[in-house]
Amino acid sequence: MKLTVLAGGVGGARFLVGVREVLRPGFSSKNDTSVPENADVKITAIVNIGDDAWMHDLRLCPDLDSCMYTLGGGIDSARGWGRAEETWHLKAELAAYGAKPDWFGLGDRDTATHLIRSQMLRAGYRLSDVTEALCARWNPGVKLLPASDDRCETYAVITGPDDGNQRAIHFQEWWVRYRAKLETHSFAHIGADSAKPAPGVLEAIAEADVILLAPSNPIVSITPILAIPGIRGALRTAQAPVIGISPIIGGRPLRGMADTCLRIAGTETSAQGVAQYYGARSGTGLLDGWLIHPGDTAEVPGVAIQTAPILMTDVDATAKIVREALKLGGAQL
Ligand code: FO1
Repeated sequence: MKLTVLAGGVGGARFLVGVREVLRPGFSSKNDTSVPENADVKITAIVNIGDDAWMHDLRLCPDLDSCMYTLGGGIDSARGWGRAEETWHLKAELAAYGAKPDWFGLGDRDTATHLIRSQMLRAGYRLSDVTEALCARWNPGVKLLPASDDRCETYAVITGPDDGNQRAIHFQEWWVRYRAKLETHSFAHIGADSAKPAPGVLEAIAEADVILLAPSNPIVSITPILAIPGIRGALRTAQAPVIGISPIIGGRPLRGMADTCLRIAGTETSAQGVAQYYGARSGTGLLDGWLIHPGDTAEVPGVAIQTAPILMTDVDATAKIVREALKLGGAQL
């Protein structure tokens, strides 16, 4: 079984734990001999890089790190980002110098990851090489691939709160500093014109038996992956069925600010709205199947709709969601 997942954010990271539990039951990142390596099972996650940013001269890849720490058992699970048992001396020291940006916090443990990544990038390694090197420590049990080795960052086009002028600000400033509470007109993917899929991305899509769109934020986690030229086309022509899991239950996002992002994109915050946003692969879109929560409805011609509980309350519940999605994709488990 070769399974490829498009993922980003906290929802994507938690979903991948369920995927690993289904395809590599009992796997422990702490003990890589717990489950013998099965050459027939390959899980690849194509991870959003739109949130990536330079901060204090360090390269941050929040979604890759959230996936790596979550699968590797090092995440602060309450926050959903950054390291467990974190300390904040660096943040306090930077603040004492008045260093900018002062609205973004780098944890001490987490900063080790950013330091190594930044050093390797400056030495000429590709982000995909760096990610592999970092994962050697965390043993995630899932191949984590950045969508691209090239910079392709999400910007929000806003009306400036001070001067009323329209300008674009980096996603992190929009998300963390302003908590998405600005007059926002659209999102832009800066670098998308020339970015290429990272090595292995198109292959993972072409070779997959099933492709899953994790219940991540459709606008700022999944769309930036689709913005990398070649990825949407590869999904549209893949042999495997493409199955999405709704990130919306009862008109509300599973977590985060997906409702705000969907509104900006002109999409209704509902299982139906997101299904329509992705569209049917038999038309001009991406989906063959769409998994929604009991009580929700969706109807998109050409998309098989399945209802099952999709709340990722724990690993077992998430594994059940993955099994339902794989069943919808016709996979033999
Ligand atoms: N989110 C915050 O709300 N405040 C922060 O200071 C912050 C720092 C941070 C540092 C490293 C990292 O990997 C993620 C960090 N995040 C922080 C989370 C991040 O901004 C977003 O939640 C994601 O980019 C959205 O998926």
